[in-house]
Amino acid sequence: MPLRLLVLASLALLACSGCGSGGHEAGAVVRVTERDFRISAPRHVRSGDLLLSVRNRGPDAHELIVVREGSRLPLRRDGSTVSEERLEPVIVGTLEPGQPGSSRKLRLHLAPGHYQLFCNMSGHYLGGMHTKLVVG
Ligand SMILES: [Cu+2]
Repeated sequence: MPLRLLVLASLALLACSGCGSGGHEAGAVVRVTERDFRISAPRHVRSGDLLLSVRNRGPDAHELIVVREGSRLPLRRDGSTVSEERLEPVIVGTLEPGQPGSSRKLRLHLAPGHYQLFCNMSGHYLGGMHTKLVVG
């Protein structure tokens, strides 16, 4: 194979390396693990189409909210949950509570910026269920 064709073929392979088995629209897969009371996720991901694969290792049910906000999140008056009302303009994705052992998917299209993932079940954010994500 001429060198130029070989290079093109390699680029085509690279371009598809982010494709899931489900098809071209899936985007890069980002693995997220939730447990009492922690969220594990990559610190950096590339901007564009992403598919969050969220596993809950329990023992409690956990939800997941993604916000484009780099600084500390505002709390409600109850003092035990984050104010989703105040964050509404920057919420980019949510997953309803998932049972222990479950796995859920969340499709996102993220522009470059600073984001946070957190769980807003009562007390879980304060318990440590939040993590920062830089999209570049
Ligand atoms: Cu939680």
